[in-house]
Amino acid sequence: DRFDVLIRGGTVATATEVFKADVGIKGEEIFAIGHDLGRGDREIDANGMLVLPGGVDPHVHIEQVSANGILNADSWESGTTAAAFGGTTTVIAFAAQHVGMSLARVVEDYSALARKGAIIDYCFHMILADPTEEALTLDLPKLIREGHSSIKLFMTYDRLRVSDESILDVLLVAKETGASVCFHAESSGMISWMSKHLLAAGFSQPVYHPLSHPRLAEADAIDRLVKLSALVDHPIIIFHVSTAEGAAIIRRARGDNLKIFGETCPQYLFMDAGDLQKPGLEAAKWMCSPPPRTVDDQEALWNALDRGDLQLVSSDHAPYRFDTGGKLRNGDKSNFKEIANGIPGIEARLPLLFDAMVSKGRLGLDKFVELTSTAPAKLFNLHPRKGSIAIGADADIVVWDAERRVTLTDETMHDRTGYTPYRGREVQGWPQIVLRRGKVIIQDGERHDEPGSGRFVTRSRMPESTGWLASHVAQHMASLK
Ligand code: DUC
Ligand code: ZN
Ligand code: ZN
Ligand code: ZN
Repeated sequence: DRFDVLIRGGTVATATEVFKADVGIKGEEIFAIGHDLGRGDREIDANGMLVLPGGVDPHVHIEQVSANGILNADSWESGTTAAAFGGTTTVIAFAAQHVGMSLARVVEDYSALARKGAIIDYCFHMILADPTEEALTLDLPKLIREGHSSIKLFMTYDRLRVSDESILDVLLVAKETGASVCFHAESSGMISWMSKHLLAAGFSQPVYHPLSHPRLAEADAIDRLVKLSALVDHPIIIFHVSTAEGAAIIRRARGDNLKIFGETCPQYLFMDAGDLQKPGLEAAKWMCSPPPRTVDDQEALWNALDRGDLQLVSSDHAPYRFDTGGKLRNGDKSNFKEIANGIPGIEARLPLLFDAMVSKGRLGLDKFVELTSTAPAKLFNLHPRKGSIAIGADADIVVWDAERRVTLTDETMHDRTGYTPYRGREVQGWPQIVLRRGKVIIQDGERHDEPGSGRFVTRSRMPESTGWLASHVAQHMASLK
């Protein structure tokens, strides 16, 4: 056989197996996996290297306008370039509605930006901040059926949060159209109440930010979501779980056969609240929400990943520059409430996780592939096209050097934030060559494709499910004596 690209001599890893094999690519897809496959028009020597499915990062903010009107630091070109340099070949970003905007228009506008700038494949979660009758009955079902099959809802932030009743409304639409719903799970009242008291007492620096997002607020919100999900009988995904209690609530719910899924992020596995002890506003570079917690929480989250209580480790890349257009929008006297929440991480995610999981031996290579690629692809209906090295899958592949040591610095990152909260950390293991749908897009530290070469991926949906109310009523009547 003659291939367009043949990757020779590497060690292929999937979420279930690790084996030596060559990988033959025709066009954009993986055509053969095995030995003595023939020749390739282009051959890549992967001797001594790992051959991994490209990372799937299902939670990134790119070229997004926050509800406070701050445009984040990355364009689709810079954000997806950074992703690719870090071994990620598919992202799910946000099409973020603000109050008063048409959801359909929002999706159109964000799609246009991605179409122009992306160098890797992408799709969107729709952030619904204004669940009007029109959005719920017209826009949302239509957009979901067009392939935008996931939604993110917020329980906190004044301009974004929706009521319990609206959460139920959205869960029902999602159930009836086969979409998934993701949540920012923190209870708003506790956060504003703590913030009010901290600021009034003069505790206004970023180091107090973690205190303003009490861990109880996360536990309370997750607990409530479990119940809202159970009432509608529709699965939910809890984003960025930061606490041991949060993970424990999800574990219990799953034990009760409820369909609750959970994500954590590198910032909760590798950072703690002590990282915000920096002079002046420097600590703003470590500020995200939920905030990093404690070393004990890190351990609990690793254990939750190990046991499968949590299934995802996304970057939650939310890049704000350290200047008046970003974190310091309210000047260099800003209190923690005035500083945008979010940190960059789209490029460092795979290297940080590989170093911890494979190089340092925690959880291993198959679990690394599962968490960084296969599980997000499956949970968000991108599998089998994305998320595995398998015949017929898109040839999104990373040739990974498991030995190479790199020290992360502000300068080594390709996004436009200008800093990384992981600076100074040395990691072992680094992506050497990255292919997106059969094309080499990263090699020798250079990017080899143009903005706009990334493509929108349509996703399948869960089965549509109707008759919800009738079945509740029938169950109730049958239970009556
Ligand atoms: N929530 C996110 O999901 N990302 C960035 C900031 C935030 O609060
Ligand atoms: Zn969030
Ligand atoms: Zn986020
Ligand atoms: Zn598979």
